[in-house]
Amino acid sequence: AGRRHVVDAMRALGLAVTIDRIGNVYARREGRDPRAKPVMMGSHIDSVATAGRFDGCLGVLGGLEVVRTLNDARHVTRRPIVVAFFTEEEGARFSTDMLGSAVATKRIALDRAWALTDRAGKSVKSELEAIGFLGEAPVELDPPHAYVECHVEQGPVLRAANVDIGVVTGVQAIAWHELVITGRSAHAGTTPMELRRDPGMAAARIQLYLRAMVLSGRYTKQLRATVGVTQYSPGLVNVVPNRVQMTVDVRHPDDEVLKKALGELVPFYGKVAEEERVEVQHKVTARTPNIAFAPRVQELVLKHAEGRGLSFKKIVSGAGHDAQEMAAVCPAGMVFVPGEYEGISHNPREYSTKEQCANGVNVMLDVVTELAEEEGV
Ligand code: HGY
Ligand code: MN
Ligand code: MN
Repeated sequence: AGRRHVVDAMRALGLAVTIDRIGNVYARREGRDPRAKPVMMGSHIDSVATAGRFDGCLGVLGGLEVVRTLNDARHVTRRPIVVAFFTEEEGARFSTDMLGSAVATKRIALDRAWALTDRAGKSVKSELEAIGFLGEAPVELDPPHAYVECHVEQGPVLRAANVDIGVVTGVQAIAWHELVITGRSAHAGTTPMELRRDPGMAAARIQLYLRAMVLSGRYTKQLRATVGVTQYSPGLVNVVPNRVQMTVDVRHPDDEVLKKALGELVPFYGKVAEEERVEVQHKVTARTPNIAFAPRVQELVLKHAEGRGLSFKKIVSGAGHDAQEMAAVCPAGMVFVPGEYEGISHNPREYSTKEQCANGVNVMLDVVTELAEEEGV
């Protein structure tokens, strides 16, 4: 329903809507030179289950607001303008992040993406079909002239520094693991400890080990580790579990440092398996290096923030974004807006004020209209 709502808004603005085979949606506004490569604004409208209303949506609806403003001003840019939303940016349902934009930029093959399943075993392809968004357009994206994404910071930095705009220099490196730990279920009262093969204890040791790695400072103070999911089965108070499913999310601004941390963590899985006499299977479900955004786009964001008398600060994104996938195929960059309540995100309390959102979208308007006048193919 959210997808259809946005597509209706796109069409109401006179945009030509294309849906590709991974469900990415591209809405095009013609330019004076229809052969010129377009300038694209985009983000995502899918969200984590406990989402707020700004993560992703700001960039898509902000892009539509830019189009509305250009329409009202009867301003036709040289280059066409495209507003896009990508499928499954969050990875919270189908287990890998930036799925649609990674397929569009060929980091993930379409067949592999289609086959990913959610906890109910439903596949991406079958779900796209079920909601009527298994489009026909080829997924391989013709690289646009440039890509700009407006997004909430999702953290405390900009608000604490009291600045209006984040000039995003890049995105930190991310690694996600899915662990399945299997042992032997037993009676919680009658089974002596030395006879147990308890995957729950193994999971707990892994979680504490992650914390020890972070607190050790061996990987600088910027290493971040999160266990977001632990599922015990059978999940009964007086039954030693036989199976634990858990996720690990580890991030660092420098991929070389993240690699070293993973180089310590993965062997620990094996050590715990041996000592707790359980089996630990681990799958890498997401893995992206840190990336830098195009200096040219960063400069435009900075210039237009200044031009509007807005304060700004350079910032590395702690969250992953579709823009990091687009950076592989074209000059890409992001405009961050601050968030209230310490920038809480992936939480219903996520909130940015109208002024904060307007500042970000206005800067994106200026950056996009300048890029859309640039000469060349
Ligand atoms: O997980 C992330 O960083 C993003 O919200 N997908
Ligand atoms: Mn997002
Ligand atoms: Mn998110």
